[in-house]
Amino acid sequence: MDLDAVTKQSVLHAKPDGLILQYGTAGFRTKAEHLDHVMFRMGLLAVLRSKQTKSTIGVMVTASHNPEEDNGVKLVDPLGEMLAASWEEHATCLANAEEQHLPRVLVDISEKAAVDLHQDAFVVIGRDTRPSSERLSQSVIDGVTVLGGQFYDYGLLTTPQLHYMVFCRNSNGQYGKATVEGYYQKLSSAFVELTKQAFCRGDDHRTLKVDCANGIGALKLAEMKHYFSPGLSVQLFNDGTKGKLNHLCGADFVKSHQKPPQGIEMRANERCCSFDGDADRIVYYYHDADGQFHLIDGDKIATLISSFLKELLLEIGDGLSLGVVQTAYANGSSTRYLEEVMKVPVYCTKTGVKHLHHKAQEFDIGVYFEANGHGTVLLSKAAETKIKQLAKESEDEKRKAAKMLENIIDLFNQTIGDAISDMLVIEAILALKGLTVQQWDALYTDLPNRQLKVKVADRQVISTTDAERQVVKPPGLQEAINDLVKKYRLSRAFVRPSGTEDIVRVYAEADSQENTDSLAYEVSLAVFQLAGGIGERPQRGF
Ligand code: NG1
Ligand code: ZN
Repeated sequence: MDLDAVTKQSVLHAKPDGLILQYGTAGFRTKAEHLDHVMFRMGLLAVLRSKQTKSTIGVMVTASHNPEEDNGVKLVDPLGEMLAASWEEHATCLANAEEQHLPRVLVDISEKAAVDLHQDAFVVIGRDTRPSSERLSQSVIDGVTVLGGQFYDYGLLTTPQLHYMVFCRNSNGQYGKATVEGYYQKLSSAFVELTKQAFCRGDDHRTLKVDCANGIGALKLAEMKHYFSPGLSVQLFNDGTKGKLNHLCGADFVKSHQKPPQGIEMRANERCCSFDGDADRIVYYYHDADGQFHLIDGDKIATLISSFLKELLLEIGDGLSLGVVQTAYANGSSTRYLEEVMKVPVYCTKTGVKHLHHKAQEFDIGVYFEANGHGTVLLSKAAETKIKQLAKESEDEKRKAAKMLENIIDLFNQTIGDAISDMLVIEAILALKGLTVQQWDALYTDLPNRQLKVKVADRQVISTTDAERQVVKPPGLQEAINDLVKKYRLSRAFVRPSGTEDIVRVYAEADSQENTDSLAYEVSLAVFQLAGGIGERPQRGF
């Protein structure tokens, strides 16, 4: 390591005094103007991680669903997964090191993680469409280069596409070709194969309206859409030509406000969906004939997908295990439906896809989705071998089911939730089952729910247990929540510090929207009072 060169370059990417950031659920995220030093340093870290794992590492510049003025960065590990937890700590140390300590911290990390400094390093970089992203990704490149790493800059990519590239490169192309073209081909050929049967029935020229959050999803879908037409025709809205990224649109807006995005024309009973700013989340929705809005969130997506997979597995009859993984934000009705009606085992993990991902890896087929629409389906190696074999050898019905499973799994991004993959799988299942969006929605009725944010002086005063469903600190808060929950029917509430914003999140559900809103307000007030609230007190009726 040429530490002198690092010191010299680092001055050009100086850390603002006193700024402390943490590698959270989704890497570093804050206002773009505070991130230049972090980007440079993540370039350095990616080189060390690449040397240590002797693999290609990814760096993605994005702040996903957060406002356009924000930005962020996360590292992608060799199998296209989120960065390992011990390296998250290294990332935090490196990002917060004062200028003069930078060389020492680099040496420390190399020693602690037993990095072979003679090893070559290769880093791939992607970015979203934020105005700040290009400059910030240049700072990542500066960091990579000063430590002698090689790099390939993919430029504009969705987050899942970058994860895909990393996995392709580290699996010698076995997972697919590490190009945007390769990604389109892999997905579209699985989609066309899977839907052949449904679309040639002739009843379906299917149109889907997609709100692209004015983000990268618009560019990539526009490039990709001719691959799967005429079977499916997608109409893009909020494509970034006019509006601001994630502003009054996108998956996060639709999910949290429970209303349609601006900039999309919705006619009664038309199927619509929204991506988030980096295209790793998707939610569906429609207006019914009475003009009422219906949201189909990640939980209902997981339900549709897992019931289809369960049917295929029954057909195959080979005892492959299926599990669904959710977080505490999953609507209570979805969990009940999955467990009681579909008889599928459901598990709850902490928020953040890395937790869901790890749990889902315990099954032959693991379906994981956050309620906000971030999720995918994973297939174990053993199950993959078995399914491939059945698809070749078994008798007709079994073979058909195995082939379908094979195609579905090829469609799902095995590294992380991917709005484009998820959309194609959903469209394929709806077509194959001949389901309308209303029929899908009618699988179960969501319990009314509400999410609120509370500002506190230090959100770390709250700590939780039981997959974040119970507060252990500060004292008295869980008891207060318990007492409030008891006042309502079918009610549930929990609070947890956000991993991406400087706030505490409050979640409540109950038998009616009115009761849910009351409960959410009362719990917010308890947080404000018992966990050091700052600024305006929570208001009833928001
Ligand atoms: P935080 O801010 O930790 O709640 C949010 C989402 C997560 C995940 C991350 C990363 C909710 C309640 N939380 O995390 O599910 O998607 O952002 O983007 O939706
Ligand atoms: Zn995202």
